[in-house]
Amino acid sequence: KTTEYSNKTSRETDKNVCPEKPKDLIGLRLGNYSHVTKSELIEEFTQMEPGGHLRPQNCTPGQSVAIIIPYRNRNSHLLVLLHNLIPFLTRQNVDVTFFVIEQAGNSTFNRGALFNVGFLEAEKFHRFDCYILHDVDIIPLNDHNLYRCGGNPRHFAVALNKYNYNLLYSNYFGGVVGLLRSQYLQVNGNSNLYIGWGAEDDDLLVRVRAKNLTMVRYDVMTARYDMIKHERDKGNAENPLRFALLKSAARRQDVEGLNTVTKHYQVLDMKPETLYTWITVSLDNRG
Ligand code: BGN
Repeated sequence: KTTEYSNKTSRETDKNVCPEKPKDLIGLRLGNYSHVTKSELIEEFTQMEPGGHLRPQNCTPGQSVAIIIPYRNRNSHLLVLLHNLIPFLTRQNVDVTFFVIEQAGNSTFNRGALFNVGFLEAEKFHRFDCYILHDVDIIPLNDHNLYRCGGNPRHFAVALNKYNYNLLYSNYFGGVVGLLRSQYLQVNGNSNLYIGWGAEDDDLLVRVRAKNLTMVRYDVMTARYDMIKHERDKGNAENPLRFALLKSAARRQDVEGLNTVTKHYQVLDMKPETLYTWITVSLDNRG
């Protein structure tokens, strides 16, 4: 371990707990999509601590949050996301650490497995209270959309520009979701079997409900996001098996997921940087 994750003792003794409703929120704003480099971000966000740790300066946060971002070959999107997220989360007084989980090589992208890997690798630094699973290309626009976890898993990315800021379908659970550590363990994380595009997010919702949890959402004005336009990714073809897989989601839940991913990945590189902890992994994509 090269980064120290220190805030436990101060949290236990400090009476100055961050308010339930942060004071500096500004509401709905346009996203900032201007081109930016990594060094510009490092220069701008001097509040970042090693490993991509951001925490409130004037109060003691209630939760520690890990944001897990599955990644491959999307550098400009990642930088734009951080350019927007860091000020947004600063205003929200969130204690957050960013983890970028990069799938190595050219094997087909496996978003669900990357979230499981991110969870397990983040746990090696700190037992975060709250895990937010975040796509690299969607930008929250309203800081009343509070990045924290609660008694039920939250679907954050309710209203995307791509769908005229409406909910795509009532069981949509994609883009950005947040679960308490205990909830992620309880549902056995994501399935590792969705190789390529589609339905791994629907599978996660089946898992949530099968454990008698309910998904919660903010309203469409609050939970607004812009998706950065891009071409369909190479290496993430639509998965033709997703319909069949989704049918067996509840049956597979306890035997396949967070508890089985360990056998199927290898960390190739781990770099705690200023803006994030970067973890490159190879996946065997065999479940
Ligand atoms: C849905 C996909 C989701 C995806 C959204 C938004 C499926 C399941 C078919 C049974 N679900 O159609 O995974 O997040 O579109 O793009 O394909």
